[in-house]
Amino acid sequence: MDLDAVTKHSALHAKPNGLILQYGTAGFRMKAEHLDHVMFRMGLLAVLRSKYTKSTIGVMVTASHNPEEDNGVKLVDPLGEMLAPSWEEHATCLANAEEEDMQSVLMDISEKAAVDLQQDAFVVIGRDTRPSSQKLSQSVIDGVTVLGGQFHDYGLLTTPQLHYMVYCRNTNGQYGKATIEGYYQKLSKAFVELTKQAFCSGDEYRSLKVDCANGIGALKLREMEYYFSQELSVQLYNDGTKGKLNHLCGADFVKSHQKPPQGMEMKSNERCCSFDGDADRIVYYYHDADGHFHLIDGDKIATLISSFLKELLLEIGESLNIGVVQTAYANGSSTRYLKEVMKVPVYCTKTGVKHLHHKAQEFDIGVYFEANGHGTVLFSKAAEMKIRELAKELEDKKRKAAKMLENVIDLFNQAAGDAISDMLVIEAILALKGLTVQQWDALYTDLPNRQLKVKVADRQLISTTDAERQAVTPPGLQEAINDLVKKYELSRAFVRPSGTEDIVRVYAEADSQESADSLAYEVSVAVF
Ligand code: NG1
Ligand code: ZN
Repeated sequence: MDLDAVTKHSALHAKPNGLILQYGTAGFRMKAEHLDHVMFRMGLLAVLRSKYTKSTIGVMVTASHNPEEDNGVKLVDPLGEMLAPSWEEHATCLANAEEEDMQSVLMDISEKAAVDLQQDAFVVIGRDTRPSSQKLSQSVIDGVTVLGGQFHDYGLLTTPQLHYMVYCRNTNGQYGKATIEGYYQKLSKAFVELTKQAFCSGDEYRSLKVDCANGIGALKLREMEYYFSQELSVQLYNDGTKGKLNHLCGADFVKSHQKPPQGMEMKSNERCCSFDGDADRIVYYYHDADGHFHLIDGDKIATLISSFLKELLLEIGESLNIGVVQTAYANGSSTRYLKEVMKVPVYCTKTGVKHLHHKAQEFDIGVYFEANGHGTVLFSKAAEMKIRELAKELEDKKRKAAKMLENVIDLFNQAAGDAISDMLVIEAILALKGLTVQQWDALYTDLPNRQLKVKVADRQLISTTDAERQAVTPPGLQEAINDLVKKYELSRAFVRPSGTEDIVRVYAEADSQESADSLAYEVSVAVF
């Protein structure tokens, strides 16, 4: 390690005085102008992580659904997962090190983690369409090269595409080809194979309006469209040619405001969806004949997918276990429907996909979605092998079901939640089952709910347990929430400090919108 070179280059990416950051649920995120030093340092860290894991590591420059002025960075581990928690601490230490301590902090991390410094390092880099992203990704590259790491810069990619590239590269191409064409071809082939089986292929199933949040999703969907246009036609809105990234559009806007994005032309009962700014989240929605807006969020996506998978498993007669993983934000109706009607086991983890992803790995088939539309389905290696064998061995209807499952495995991004992949899975299921968007929506009725953000002096004073559903500190807060919840029917409420913003989030649901609103308000007063 040429520490003098590190010091020299680090000075060119100086840390603003007094700035303290933490590697949170989505890596580092803040105003882009303060991130140059973080990018350089994450380039350094990616090299150490790559040497340690003897694998390719990914660095994604994005701030997802945050405003265009923000940016962020996260590291992607060898199998496309989020960075291991012990290294999140190293990331935080390195990002906060004063200039004169850079050498010692780097040595410290290398020693603590027992990194073999002689090992080669390889880092792949991707970025979203923010104006600041290109320059910031150059700073990452500067960090990588100063430590002697090799790199490949993919340039513009969606976040899940970068996860895919990392996964492909570390599994010797077994998962797929680590190129953008490889990604398009793998997913499109599976989608086309799947939809071939659709007996309902009338026009109404074949067109979809997509709000791309004025982000990277538009570019990538436009490139990919050609590969599946015979089966599905997509009309892109908020494609970045006019509007500002995430401004009044995108999955986060639609989910939190429960209204359509600006610029979308919605006819009644037409299927529409929104991606977020880095295309790892998706939500669906439509206007009914009376002009009412209906949101179909991650919970309903998980429900549609699980019921489809369960039917296929029944068909092939294999007892592979399915588990559904949610967070505390999952609508109570979805949890009840999954458990009581569909009879699938449901688990709740802390917010942040890394927690859901981890839990989902415990099952043969693990379905995980956050209510905000971030999620995917994971197949264990054993389940995948079994299904691929059955697709060869079984006959007739059973074989057809096994083949469909095989295509579903290929269509889901096994490394991360992926708006494009999820969209294609959903479109295939709707076509195969002959379901309209209203029929899908009618699976269950969401309980009215409200989310509020509360600004407090120190959000870390609130700590939680039981997958964030119970407050432990400050003393008395949980008792106060319990008392408030008792005043309403079908009610539930919780608070937790956000991992991505300097706020406390309040969630409440109840039998009517009025009750949910007033419960959320009362709880936020109790927090304050
Ligand atoms: P925080 O800010 O910790 O609530 C938000 C989302 C998460 C996840 C992360 C990362 C909600 C309530 N929270 O986390 O689900 O997506 O951002 O982007 O939607
Ligand atoms: Zn995102």
